[in-house]
Amino acid sequence: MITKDAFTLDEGAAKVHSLFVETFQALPDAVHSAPGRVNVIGEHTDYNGGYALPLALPHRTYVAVSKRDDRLVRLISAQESGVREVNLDEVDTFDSQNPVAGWPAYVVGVAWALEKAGYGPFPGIDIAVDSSVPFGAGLSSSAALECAVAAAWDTLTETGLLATDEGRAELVKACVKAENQIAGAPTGGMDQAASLRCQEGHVILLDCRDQSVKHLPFDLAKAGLELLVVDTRAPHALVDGQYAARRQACEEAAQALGVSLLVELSADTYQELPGWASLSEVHQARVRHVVSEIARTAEFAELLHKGEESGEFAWERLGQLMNESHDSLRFDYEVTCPELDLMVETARANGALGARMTGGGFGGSAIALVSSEDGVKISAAIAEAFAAAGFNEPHFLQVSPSAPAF
Ligand code: GAF
Repeated sequence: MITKDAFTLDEGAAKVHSLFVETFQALPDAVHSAPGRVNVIGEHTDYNGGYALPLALPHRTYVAVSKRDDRLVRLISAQESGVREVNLDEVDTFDSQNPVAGWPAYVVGVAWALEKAGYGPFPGIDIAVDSSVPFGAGLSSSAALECAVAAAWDTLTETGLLATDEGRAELVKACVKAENQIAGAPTGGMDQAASLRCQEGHVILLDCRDQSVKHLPFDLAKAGLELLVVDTRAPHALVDGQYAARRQACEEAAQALGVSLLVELSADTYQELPGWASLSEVHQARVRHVVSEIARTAEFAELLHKGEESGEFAWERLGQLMNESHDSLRFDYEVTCPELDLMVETARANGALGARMTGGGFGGSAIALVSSEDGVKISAAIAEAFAAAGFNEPHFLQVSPSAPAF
């Protein structure tokens, strides 16, 4: 069984520091890092104004940076060879025919977006990057990079946004704008909020209507439980059109139902609205997922809150909500794939309290809430089921709610 460990904070910082020194023959001015995330529940709700409930992973992206006195950004990553260069003055010329190619878009896009928000002009930088967030696994490697870079730029320019939660919310906005407009992925903002605004030992209840967050303790070990995270290693990409198609269907349905965002629908009466019958079956199914997922996430958060107050957690119901979430994503939202479904079915059949895909879907990762005693047995069953199905060998991650970008 392959386990993907996070770098320790010292290890990650040391790796990126030496990569910087080897590449640029100088010491960096600063080292920053930001985590990937898993979303416990609340999927495809963020761009509909709903709730999401993510936690920050111990797996982080590290950057070592130095300010330059021109507008050039020189980039090196431990994950590829060769230095790339992008001029900050050319970022504005991005369009879908002429994108900033590949991962540098996430770096220069953040400076571009912060400048658009009135925080510039920013200097060029030399930057070295290394990461233990698995790529393409639905665990927000892109957001981790954007948020580490946002932290770095904030320090280098003494903008001071990292120091407060309001400032962090401002950085989230810039990272989302960079991802939407420069990297070309029409994502909703949950990942960046998780990376910049989570707290160690907690999940956040993110209300995407007003971007407010509530920090809820999430101490599974105390309850004899753990969260199994499995990277199915099924190919996954958010820019391939499927994610955008789901988002567009929600916008079309909202318009037909006379609301600006699906979160405004009442869960009890939305099917009685005059526009409902005119929606296609597919559109109706998409709406059903979003409305029910928002309700499930609210209930999940409420149960965590009550559990914290009373000391009695309704773990069975929490697991059931995760199961219902996956089934809704599978049958109504149609964003799962055979690997995600097999992971979930195997985890459930082997005693998980609940299991579901996490993130955008179409591949990527799934999670299971399991008792600590069963973790190894369930992981082994998943690995075996994947081998029998002829799928890629899954990777397992050990996680606990970790610190935000700093
Ligand atoms: C991806 C996106 F980046 C998020 O904004 C969110 O929509 C998620 O998919 C689905 O919940 O991670």
